[in-house]
Amino acid sequence: MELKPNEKLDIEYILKDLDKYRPRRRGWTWRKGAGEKRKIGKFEYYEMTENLKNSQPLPAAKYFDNIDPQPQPVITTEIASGRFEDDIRRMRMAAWHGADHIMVIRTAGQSHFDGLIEGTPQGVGGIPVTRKQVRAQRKALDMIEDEVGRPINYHSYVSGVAGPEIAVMFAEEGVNGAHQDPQYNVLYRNINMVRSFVDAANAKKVMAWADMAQIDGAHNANATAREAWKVMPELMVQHAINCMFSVKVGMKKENICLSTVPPTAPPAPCMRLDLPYAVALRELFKGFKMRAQMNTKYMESSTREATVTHVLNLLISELTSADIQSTITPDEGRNVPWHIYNIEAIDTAKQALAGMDGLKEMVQIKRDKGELADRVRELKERAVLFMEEILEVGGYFKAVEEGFFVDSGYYPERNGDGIVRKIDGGVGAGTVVERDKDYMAPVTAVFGYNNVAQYDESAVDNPSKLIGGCTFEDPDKIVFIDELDENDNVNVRLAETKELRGTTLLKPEMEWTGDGVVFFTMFLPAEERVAEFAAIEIGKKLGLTDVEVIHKEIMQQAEGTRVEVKGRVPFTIDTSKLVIPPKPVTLSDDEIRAEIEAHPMKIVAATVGEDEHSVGLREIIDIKHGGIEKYGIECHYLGTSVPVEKLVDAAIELNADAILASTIISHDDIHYKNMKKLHELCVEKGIRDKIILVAGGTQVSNELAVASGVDAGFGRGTKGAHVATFLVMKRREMRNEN
Ligand code: Z98
Repeated sequence: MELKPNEKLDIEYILKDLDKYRPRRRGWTWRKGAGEKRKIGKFEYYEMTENLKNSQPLPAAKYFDNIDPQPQPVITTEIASGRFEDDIRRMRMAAWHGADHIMVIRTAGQSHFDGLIEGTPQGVGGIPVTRKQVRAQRKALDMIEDEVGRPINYHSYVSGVAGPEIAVMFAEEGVNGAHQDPQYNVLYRNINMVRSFVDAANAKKVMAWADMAQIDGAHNANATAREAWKVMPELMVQHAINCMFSVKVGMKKENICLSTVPPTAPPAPCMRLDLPYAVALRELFKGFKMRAQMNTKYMESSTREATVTHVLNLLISELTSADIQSTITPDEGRNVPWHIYNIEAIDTAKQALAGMDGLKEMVQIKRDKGELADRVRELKERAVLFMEEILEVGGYFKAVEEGFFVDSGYYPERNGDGIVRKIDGGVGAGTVVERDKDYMAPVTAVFGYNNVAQYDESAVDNPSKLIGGCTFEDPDKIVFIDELDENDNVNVRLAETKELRGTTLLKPEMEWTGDGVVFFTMFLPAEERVAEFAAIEIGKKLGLTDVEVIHKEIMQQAEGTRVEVKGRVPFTIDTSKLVIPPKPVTLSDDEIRAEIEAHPMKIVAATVGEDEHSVGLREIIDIKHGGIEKYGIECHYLGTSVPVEKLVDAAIELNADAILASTIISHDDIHYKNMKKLHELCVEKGIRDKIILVAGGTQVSNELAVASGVDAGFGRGTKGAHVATFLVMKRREMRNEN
């Protein structure tokens, strides 16, 4: 089925016949067309890739022929809503904004499940990863990638006690990328280290077979360390361990991505710390890929602040290169994983990278000498010394036992607060056993000893030949389990929100269909605590339920606080009962300009009667804020309090195409009376059928203005483009061209 841009994605269709759905490809895809100069709209770009077929450009694109340049790095969005069916719609929005790497965060605790789970239960902070969920999302993404015209990489996590099982399932289901790093299990999930490294070998072998991109886990040290910039030498060591392990297992270097985060954020002087680190890393790990993650360690609940940090991180990506640009939503710091913030973060990356296109042609990193060069060398030295000390104490496992990792000291300094794990401790300890002499697994991509020759010499390099292909070659052998829990599954959830699909009922939504969540910002002239509790009261009085303050920022401790509040609306709106006026047409600037060039236009304008309020009219005329002069319309402004007669005489004398009369004063309907007078005078002087009459003012309604005899009335909020559009359209009508 083909998606139609103006039609919603049908979740029921996605879920239908899933047992028969087969992914159409495996493997990771990079953007096409990188490294070529290309013309997009009126500009030449140096670093952009092929355009999308369908996309949602940045808001300011309207000034640039709606171009939507697509930067070189694959752009990630991380989705963490807990309901996979709602994530799917978010994926489509994300793809339209330029994301081609969709990461789904797993439900809390899944790392500790010792096998695969089935069905579609709801998650906490992410989705429970299951075959059905993965297959449904891959199926949806297959449709979405056709719609936007670019392959989309689907991604989740090969971590935890069931890492190899998940890797196999991902390979079967066409997942294109995954985090895999045994150090993550050891340090952050307290999974036994021997088990984790053995599992990693198996998982990586499978991932290599499926040509998946792998992202390591070093960024977690940034996020966990008390002072994230102090772990820079250790980060390089972590990258090195996972990179070399992966190469040894058989992964291609270009599929191995380092997860690198600029470790600091303002108000720290982050560029001076982060840039040398980025340079050192790219030099040490040449040939591997860089996945530039944004800093989340110092992310608070201000989306503005998070966005600035993200942009500074993007500057580092631009200067030092990134193959994958991560965008975590700027709401991480307040844990409201909403659709809009995924999109905002994607747009931040797209906007910043497009804006910095070609920067390196003009600006160069001072690599040879000076502060950056010294720092790069120092960082490399510290990392190498760290590695040497690991060897000295007897290897990685011993080093972990001695708390080498995530210590808050800047190596070689140590503060003794690193994460300590025991070789025989942690989840899954003692579960690794040596393979029997006659061990044999007739499947593809097994790591290590596999005694196939004993059964069939010709199957040594292709063990699954023994069974006529395993699930990798013959997907019909996959056992698809639909649902196990009759109360916690997608069908139950869809039934609960049925009335919101395919009907005219509408409810606000931030995360899940029908969640009813709305969010608003206010300034309260009160100190922080008072403002917080007053804001909750305001939310309740507005009729919201579950009111919560999600962000506060002191403007000045006594003068007031900015407060952001979320809550739920308890009602739905029936869109069939809305009275929606026809959409006003506004011509593009280029179209208006072309028209004026082809048919020059002259207008006379004044505030009429006894009206000295000229600001509104000046805004409509003057080029400064986009008035009609900017289109080349010749404007004769006669001033304020101009008698209607004088205006009409001037129009005749100048042979004007239009009169613009402005009035704010509306006592006794004087504004409409003046419009009537204007019309009648033009009739009397015999020019009415040749001249366009436009009236404007804060109290002017178009209907009443037209009833008073002029051609149009413009009220509050009018911009030059609206008036220019009307003038152009009306003149075409007079020429019989509309
Ligand atoms: C990211 N913002 O993706 P659990 N393995 C590694 C990880 O970094 C993570 C997991 C597994 C981050 C998202 N990272 C957090 C190396 C998670 C997840 O244990 O199921 O949460 O596995 O960059």
